[in-house]
This record gives sequence, C-alpha cells and structure tokens, in this order.
Amino acid sequence: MSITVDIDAKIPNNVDLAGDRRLQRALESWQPKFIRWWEELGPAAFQRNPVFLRTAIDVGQQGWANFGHVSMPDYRWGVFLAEPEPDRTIAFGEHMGQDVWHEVPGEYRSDLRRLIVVQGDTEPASVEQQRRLSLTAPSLYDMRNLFQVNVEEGRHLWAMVYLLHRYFGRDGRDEADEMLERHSGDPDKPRILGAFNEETPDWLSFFFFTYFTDRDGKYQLASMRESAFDPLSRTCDFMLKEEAHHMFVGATGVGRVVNRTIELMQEHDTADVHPHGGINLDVLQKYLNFHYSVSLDLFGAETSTNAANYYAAGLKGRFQEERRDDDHRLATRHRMVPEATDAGIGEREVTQLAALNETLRDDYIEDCQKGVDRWNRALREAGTDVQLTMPHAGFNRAVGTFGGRRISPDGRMISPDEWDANVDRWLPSDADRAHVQSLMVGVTEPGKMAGWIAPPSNGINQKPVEFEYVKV
Ligand code: BYC
Ligand code: FE
Ligand code: FE
Repeated sequence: MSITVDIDAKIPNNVDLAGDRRLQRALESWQPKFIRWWEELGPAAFQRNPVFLRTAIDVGQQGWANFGHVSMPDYRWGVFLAEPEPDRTIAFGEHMGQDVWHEVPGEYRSDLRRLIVVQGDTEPASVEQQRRLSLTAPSLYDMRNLFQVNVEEGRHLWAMVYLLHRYFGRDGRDEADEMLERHSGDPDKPRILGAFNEETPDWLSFFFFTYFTDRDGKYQLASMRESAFDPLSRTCDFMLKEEAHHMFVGATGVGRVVNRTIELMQEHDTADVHPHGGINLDVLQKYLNFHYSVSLDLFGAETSTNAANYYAAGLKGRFQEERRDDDHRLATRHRMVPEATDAGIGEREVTQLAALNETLRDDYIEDCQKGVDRWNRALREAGTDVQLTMPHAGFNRAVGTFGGRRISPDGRMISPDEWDANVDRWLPSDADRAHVQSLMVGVTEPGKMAGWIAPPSNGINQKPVEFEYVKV
C-alpha cells in the first residue's frame, strides 16, 4: 500500500493533513512558532546561505534523499511516516498477537504522551546545543553536515509534534508549545534529559556527541519502532533513516581527527601535537570518556518500573524485538545487572522485564565499541601503541546504581581524593577545552580544512570534497 505525499502543502506530509482541517490549522499555527524558534535558537551564522541539503519529500526508496542548495529557513520540514506494514500485530507484552493500535488507548495515554514528549524534547535541544558551531566550522563540508543534522533534528521535532497534535488533543498542543519553551541549559526551564543540557562548545564535542548521543537516539527510536501504537512505530521507522547520517558524521569526524593527529605525530616525531595545531590522543580519550558516560545516563536506571510498564503495555519494546527468540513477556526470565554499594561493584539478579533499560544499554555499548575499534585500527596501522578505550560503565555516571559514586575508568570504586587527583586525566580539563577551543577557526574556502582535522575520503552525494557545500 502506498501513501500519497503532499509535497506542495504548507506542511509537506504523507498523512493526509488536507483531509483533517482542524489538525491542519492547529499545526499551521504551530509552524510560525517553530520558525521563530529556529531563527532565534537555530544556527547562529550562515542561516540564510544556500546549503547543499538532503530534503525528505517522500518515504520511498527515491524520494527521501533529494539534494539541492536551500536556505535553511526555507527547508521543507514535513511530517512523514514510513509505509504501514499490513496486518501488523503486537510483538511483545500483555497484548502480544493482537492487532496494533491506530488510536491511543485511554489507559496508556499518559505513558505514551510522556515517551513522545521526552523524545521530542531532545531534538530541538540538540539544535540549541550546536547553535554556535557554524561560526567555527573546519570546512564547508563539515558546515553542511552540521546543518543537515540540525534541519533533520528540527524535522524530528515536527514528527513528535504531529503525534501530539493528532492524538493528544489539548494536552498535546500544550506539550508541543512547551517544546519551544524549554531550552538547553536554561536554569529555569531546562531540557528534560541530562545530556541535552550540556554544552557542545566545539567541533570535537560535536563529533563525539553525534557518535555517542545520536546513537542513543538510534536505540531509543528502534525500541519505539516496535510500539503497538502504530503511528509512533511508523514515525520512528522513518526517523531512523535520517539518524544513520548523524552517526556517520560522528564516526567519520572523530576518525578524521585521529588521522590528522597521526599525521602530525609522524611529521614531527612526537606524541605532543599541540604545538603543531593538532589534538593529542589523550585529549581525544578524555572527550570520549565524557560523551560516552553522559550518553549512558540517557538509558535510565538499571532496573526501571517505567520501562517494565512500557514493555508490558506494548508501548516500547527492545532493540530488534522480533528477532529475539524468547517469550517476549520477560516476567519469568532473569538476568544480572550491576549493583554498586559501599562495599564495591557487584551484581544482582532481576527479571528481564525489570532490566530493560540495562538490556538496551548493553546493545548500545556493543554498537559503540565498533567505531572505537575502527579508530584503533588506524592507530595500530600507523604504528602507535596508544589505543582509545571505552571507560567502565560506572565511570562518571549520574543516573542509576553508579550515580554519584566515584568509579575510575578501569572500573574501581575509588575515594574522593583519588578522584580529585585524577579527574583532569580522565575528563577534559579547562586547559584541554581551552586548547581545543583555540583551534576552532572557521574555514570557508571550498575544499580547505582546518589544521586539526584530515579531509573526508569522499564528498556528499558524489560531489567532490571541494564542492561549494555552503555558498558563502
Ligand atoms: N536525565 O525509571 P528510570 C535522541 C529520570 S536521544 C534526566 O530509569 P525510565 C537524540 C526518568 O525520567 C533519544 N532524568 O527512567 C540524540 C525518571 O523520572 P520520573 C531520546 C533522567 O523512564 C541526539 C527517573 O529518572 N529518546 O533522540 O525507565 C540528538 C527514573 O529513571 C535520565 C528517549 O529517551 C537522564 N539521563 O528511562 C537529537 C526515548 N534518565 O519518571 C536527538 C523516550 C532517567 O521518575 N524516553 N531519568 O520522574 C524513555 O524511554 C525514558 O524516559 C528514558 C528513561 C529511557 C529516558
Ligand atoms: Fe533526532
Ligand atoms: Fe540525530
């Protein structure tokens, strides 16, 4: 079954907005608020310059990746749901085997709303966090990738706002308005989740953010794609297509920094490339430690009744739920979860149902390791003996059993004194951040790169690296 895309509508969509005037009017009255927010808190520079962007105009094979120069406020933010899967049934929980829902069941209304609001809140948060980066893009290629990520996060907000308006009545419209009223780092009205109130002050942070934090997005969206609430499932399915590019930006971005550092180390025969305008490997490790640990917090506590309830109700499943060979109820199956007490780090056994956040975090950690292995291969091939490592899951955590405890990167529970004596070796120090910041100078000549990062191996959509990705 194919769904028609209305691309010329004020709000491009494949959900037949024109057939529901009330909804259309409501969304059209939210649209100027969104644009106002984008102009105020979206990219701080080059807002009006033509950018070589990919715009979704259809959900099929061809249509979702259409390239051309657009000035960002004219980007076609639209509402796109993946094609419905005919006769889809619920794959897990108490309602397993029943038909999926096309409306929100009354008893799950507030839980579903909460999931959608938390998801939606992260999207504009990331745009706010990345707001000033266009001033210091290391190349036009990178500036374009930043903007691509930003407009798509904006579209992800649209995706959630559509669900709120369409399925949650007045409360939903209020929640949609609040998405533009909370702001990243705002002392009075912060964003909901911790990592989205941290700054993304430099491009090294941006690359690690897109590698680690956008990857939380992948795992959360994949779990909600399993949802019995079919519109949420189809929305997340389509968002995941865009998400892949965000993680690509992170993986290749960090990889290019690693490559440049190796080059400088070889050229100058030293591990200290700071005097030569590069970023030392130990600083990369500290940034990795930071972004990885704050992203681990995004999965919630090791055991969670929220997560158990979502699962039992069919609202949020596991990563690749249908490929798993078990009862898909999990109330009588068990697993171990870490447990930190004053005596040290141990484990305890709980039902799999209680441990769903931890299971999703495990899947995420395994995925994170793959890119780190790739960066390490480059280091090994260059003959350095330094490798990047993912710290112990308890390191620098604020949420769950490790929250607020002092755990070293190698997984020892340590004293406050030992923590204080070492924290500058484990997390970016003020001096590290200042050094990285000093390298952040905008490069706007096509094909040229800042000195701390290697060029990409390919351009975008088969264009050369020296293509004018942003017309300045
Ligand atoms: N910060 O029972 P627990 C993305 C709260 S990223 C602050 O373990 P639960 C993107 C929690 O809310 C994907 N608070 O929590 C990436 C709860 O509060 P209440 C975003 C936190 O509900 C890059 C309490 O602690 N999507 O798309 O099982 C760029 C007890 O915790 C945090 C989603 O997250 C935290 N880190 O799990 C752009 C999906 N962690 O209820 C975009 C939707 C926990 O006691 N969200 N708390 O007041 C969820 O599924 C769940 O809300 C969470 C938390 C997984 C986040
Ligand atoms: Fe997103
Ligand atoms: Fe993303």
